[in-house]
Amino acid sequence: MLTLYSFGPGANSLKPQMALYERGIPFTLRVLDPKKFEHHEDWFKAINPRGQVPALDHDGQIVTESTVICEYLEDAFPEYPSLRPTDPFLRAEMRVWTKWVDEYFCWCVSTIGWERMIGPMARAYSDEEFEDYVARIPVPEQQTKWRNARKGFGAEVLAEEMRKVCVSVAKLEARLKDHDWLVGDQFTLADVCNFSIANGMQFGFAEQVNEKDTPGLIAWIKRVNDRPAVQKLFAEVPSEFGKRG
Ligand SMILES: N[C@@H](CCC(=O)N[C@@H](CS)C(=O)NCC(=O)O)C(=O)O
Repeated sequence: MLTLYSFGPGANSLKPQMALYERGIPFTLRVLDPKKFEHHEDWFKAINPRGQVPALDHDGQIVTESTVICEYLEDAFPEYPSLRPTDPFLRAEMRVWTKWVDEYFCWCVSTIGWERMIGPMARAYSDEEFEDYVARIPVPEQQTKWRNARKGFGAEVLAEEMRKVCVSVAKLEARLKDHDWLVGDQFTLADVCNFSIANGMQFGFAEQVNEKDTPGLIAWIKRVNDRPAVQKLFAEVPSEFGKRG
């Protein structure tokens, strides 16, 4: 039995969903509602004590961390088409890209996203309601992030995160301006993990990601969105934000 706990088709939640759809592995999807703080309820914290999605339940064994889940699926289901290059050097390059997403790219995009989306949502609660929700968050750093989002991250932090967004966009464009995929000539987990963060930036970060300044990145976002498995995923997985690509 394979169950994926996730939010909608975006960010870290999207990575394993895409890997499962692309590879055609049957699974059950359990979508949690972040607005109801379902991921901080006791039943979910019994699955992932960090109270974060995605989390994969494979016959009772729980795997967390979006990129680790994608790699686990490769190891646990080798009979399905692979999203990892067989060549050791290309596989290492793929992992450099996925590591970069987890350590750099996802954080700057996330902080700006939290400022824009989580901030207003957090301010809609009374102080009492908000502190009640925060008390249920198991990771202290996440409690701090929620509090910072509620009061606003501040101009200095936001400027630094936006600088990192620009560095990230330039890095992706440098590769994609003359390549179809991030590693070799094959769609890999490098594309899955980067796309999961980059998709939608043509709307949310239109000043940085647009036809004129980043034609390679724009074409790649479209190329990934046009893949049949990705089309199927966006058609089937409910999203409060609609189709983003
Ligand atoms: N490093 C983790 C990060 C997971 C993560 O940040 N998940 C977000 C959704 S994309 C989440 O659960 N956020 C809710 C919260 O932290 O309160 C991974 O890659 O899976």
